[in-house]
This record gives sequence, C-alpha cells and structure tokens, in this order.
Amino acid sequence: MANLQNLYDAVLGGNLNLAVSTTKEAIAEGNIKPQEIIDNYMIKAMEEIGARFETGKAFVPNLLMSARAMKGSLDLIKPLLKNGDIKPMGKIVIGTVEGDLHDIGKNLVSSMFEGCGFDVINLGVNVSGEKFVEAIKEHNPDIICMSALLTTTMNYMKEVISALEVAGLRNKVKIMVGGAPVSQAYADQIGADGYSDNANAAVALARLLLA
Ligand code: B12
Repeated sequence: MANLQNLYDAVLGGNLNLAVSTTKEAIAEGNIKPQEIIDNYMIKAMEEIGARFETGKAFVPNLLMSARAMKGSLDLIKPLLKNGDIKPMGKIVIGTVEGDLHDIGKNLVSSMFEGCGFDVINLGVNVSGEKFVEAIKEHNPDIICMSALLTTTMNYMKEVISALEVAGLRNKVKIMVGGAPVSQAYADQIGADGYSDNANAAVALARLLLA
C-alpha cells in the first residue's frame, strides 16, 4: 500500500522522484480520493516548507525544490480531477512587465503558486498591458501578478492597471505586484491590491485576496 507520508516527506524535502513514484502508487491503488492526496499531504507539505522559510529554517532553493516535487505529483493527479470535483485554489495570470527581462523571481513565485494548487498562466517576460488584457479575456483569472526588477520598468505596472481600467476589466481581477524595487507603498500608490517581497508570502496573500 502506498505510504502517503512518503509523499508528504518528498514534497517537504523536494524529492521529485519519490513524490512521483508515491503518487503513481497511490493512483494505481485507487483507495484515496485525488483531492485528499492534494489537501492532506501535498498542500500540508507546502505549508510546512513555507513556515520553515518564514522562520529561516529553509531557503529559496528549498522552496523551489518543494514546488518542483509538488508540481510533478500534481501533474499526475490533475487529469483525475477533471471529471470530479475540482477544487483549484484560484487562477492566476503572471508576467514580468514590458521592458523587463528578469524572470527568476517571477518564475519562483509562479512555481510556488502551482505547487500550492493554483492554476497559473505564465505570460513570460516583457509583457505589455495589451497582453495582460488579452490574457484576462481569454483565461478569466482571479488574480493578475506583475513582476519588475528595474526601477524604470516598475513604472509600467501603473500603465497595465490603466489598460485594465480602459478595457473595463479592473474590477474583475485582483492585482498583485512584486520584484526587488517594488514596495508596499508603491503598490498602494498605483492602486494594486497587494504586494509581497517573496514567493511564500505571495501565496499567503493570494489566498487572503480570494478568501
Ligand atoms: C539575474 C539578474 C539579471 C539577469 C536576468 C536573468 C533572468 N532570466 O532573470 C540578466 C543578466 C539578464 C540581467 C539583465 C539586466 N539587469 Co539585472 N540583475 C540580476 C540580479 C543579479 C538578480 C535578480 C534575481 O534574479 N534575483 C533573485 C530573485 C529570486 O529575486 P527577485 O527577482 O527579487 O524575486 C523575489 C521577490 O522580489 C518576489 N517577487 C518577484 N516578482 C514578484 C511578483 C509578484 C506578483 C510578487 C507578489 C512577488 C514577486 O518574489 C521573488 C522570490 O522571493 C539583480 C541584482 C539583485 N541582487 O537583485 C540584477 C539587477 C536587477 N539588474 C539590474 C540591471 C541594471 C540590469 C540591466 C539593465 C543591465 C544592463 N545594463 O544590461 C539588464 C536589464 C535587462 C532587462 N531589460 O530586463 C539592476 C537594476 C537596477 C535598478 N534599480 O533598476 C540590478 C538590481 C543589479 C544592480 N545592482 O545594478 N539581470
């Protein structure tokens, strides 16, 4: 019988192979609902690695490896959820704003969201306001996430928000912003709904915004 404690340990420890093999075993046996595997083992493990990160007992590479293990397992479980009662945390469109090619932090945030059960559409880098607008129309997300690493490009976040207003979409989505030069004060100034300075807090904030 599949030992799902192994799955918890694998996600917590960032062990992709163990996460995948234990998930395959559990699926083959069919004794436990896919949603229960996600809620009771995978998300619990991501919460624990997040808590360790907050208290300085885990670091960015640990977060990344846990998110990768979680995603590997989630990819196997997702198809089983399609016909059942899917319970995604929410849908997120994320991108680095126009003029900016930095994507390490944005991808880390994206992986954490995926790892924690959100549907994520990653638009990549150098994303214009027009592209964000198109993505909202196409994917109907709950949250738009913008990243910027340059003091020059962070100003473009305001332009994206204006583009959403012009398209009549501003009130349909929550807006989160982040990246090294961005601050809570800046987020408030441009009318974003939330800011965080790391991937773990970004997940907590997204949950809060959707609560
Ligand atoms: C790696 C890097 C690059 C790489 C990018 C590779 C890539 N694929 O991303 C390359 C070499 C391409 C690059 C290019 C440039 N770079 Co550069 N780069 C960096 C560097 C060293 C690290 C950035 C990084 O990845 N950090 C690690 C990640 C994990 O942290 P993070 O991005 O901050 O993300 C975290 C949080 O901010 C938050 N977060 C991030 N996004 C979001 C989004 C949301 C919604 C939320 C909630 C949270 C969130 O969560 C993340 C995880 O914890 C920084 C210096 C530094 N130490 O920051 C300079 C830096 C950002 N670069 C800088 C500059 C100037 C440039 C160039 C203009 C250099 C040049 N003259 O060509 C070009 C610009 C290219 C462009 N148009 O974008 C400056 C910016 C100065 C400024 N104040 O504007 C910096 C600060 C270096 C410096 N000290 O001068 N760069």
